Amino acid sequence: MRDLESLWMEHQGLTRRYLLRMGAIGAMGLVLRSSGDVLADEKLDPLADAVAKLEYFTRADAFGTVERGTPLPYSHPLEKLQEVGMTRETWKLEVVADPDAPPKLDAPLSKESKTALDWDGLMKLAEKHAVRFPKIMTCNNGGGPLGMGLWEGVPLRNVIWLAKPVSDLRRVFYYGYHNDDLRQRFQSSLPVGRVLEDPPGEHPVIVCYKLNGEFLSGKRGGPVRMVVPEAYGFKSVKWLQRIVLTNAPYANDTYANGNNDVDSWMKTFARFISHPATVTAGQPIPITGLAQVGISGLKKVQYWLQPADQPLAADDTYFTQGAWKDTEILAPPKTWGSGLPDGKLPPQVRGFHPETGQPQTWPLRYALAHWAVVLKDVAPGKYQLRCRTIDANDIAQPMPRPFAKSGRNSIQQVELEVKTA
Ligand SMILES: Nc1nc2c(c(=O)[nH]1)N[C@H]1C(S)=C(S)[C@@H](COP(=O)(O)O)O[C@H]1N2
Ligand SMILES: [Mo]
Repeated sequence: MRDLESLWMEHQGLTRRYLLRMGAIGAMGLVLRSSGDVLADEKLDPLADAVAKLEYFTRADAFGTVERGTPLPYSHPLEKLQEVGMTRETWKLEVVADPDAPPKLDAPLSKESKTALDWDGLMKLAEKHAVRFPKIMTCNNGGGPLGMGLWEGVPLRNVIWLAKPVSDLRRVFYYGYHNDDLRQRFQSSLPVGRVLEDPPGEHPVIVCYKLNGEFLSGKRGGPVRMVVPEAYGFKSVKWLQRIVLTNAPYANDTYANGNNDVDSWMKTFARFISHPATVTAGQPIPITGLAQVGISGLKKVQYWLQPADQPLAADDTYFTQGAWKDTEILAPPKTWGSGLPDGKLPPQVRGFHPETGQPQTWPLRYALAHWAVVLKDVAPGKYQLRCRTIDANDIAQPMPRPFAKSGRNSIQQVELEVKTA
């Protein structure tokens, strides 16, 4: 699981300017050479480098990982990787009919008939159809995001159309390489309608071969994985090798076992990144965090500082009666992080202006947003500190979907003590 501290390391470049403005830098434990000209200080301070190298996107090797397989499919020796299609040169993708509920396909792609899609075939599709979009990867059972990526691939529908489906097609089942052991197999599925057509403003489901401008590593699911923009991680099957088109009307996801909601769109929720445990009265208290922007967007991030001896309201499971106050959602970063070559976005990212390279809207859906606030004049005492989002429908976290198995989004709570000076 991705730890919040490493997220904070990436994040501090972004928020430092904000915290400086708020006069909170001393409280962060960041050393400035003088308290005068903030910009000049930034140039002197080694931490200023972090400002220049803003890391909105997560480096591929810094992602949290959720994987199964013994051994892990990408850890085989090279010869075996080649034999099982786990290298770009040897990779093959089948698109075949489900024998139990077959659609009519005029040109199935199979290894047996030597028609499976190979890397060159995929790159040929990419010349015409490649798309790039930002997406946060989160396990619906995790406490927070695994990483924020810029993913590149070919829309899944362009691959499916190669197989010339004609009729009786309702769902797409897809599978990762699993050491030819059924117990290790990971699979997911989508309604064919979602694959063939994107609701306005939404990204296509992609057969993905790049993360942050570089070919996918085995650990990140390479050579090729599925990426489903609006969904939790389990829909984004790694080591993709087989697509089964079916007329079956139901989901067959691995995650259906384990009580997970397999039709869940990503939710909007907030998490802390940095917050001091103890401060001295009179010091400003800097707080930073992240929000995952789910299907209903993000309007606000709020915090509630509750004195520890103040009782909770009765029958208020979701803390709606708290004295919530707004934080500041941070603007798009000026640079996009060490995850990208030169910290620059590649051309033609969906949702970004081609000229300026800036996002057309902010915050972006199914992506990360950062927030920060500085608390001042907090009386000595012990507190519970909480954060929550308000989505673009004005609904406060964890509503409208508070159930854990469709994506964990409970309100996070940490302790804070303000000591007498
Ligand atoms: N083949 C395969 N794909 C998989 C998995 C897996 O175990 N095997 N785990 C899934 C789950 S549950 C999640 S949350 C995401 C995590 O993606 P990441 O490891 O790249 O962060 O991968 C998904 N794809
Ligand atoms: Mo997951």
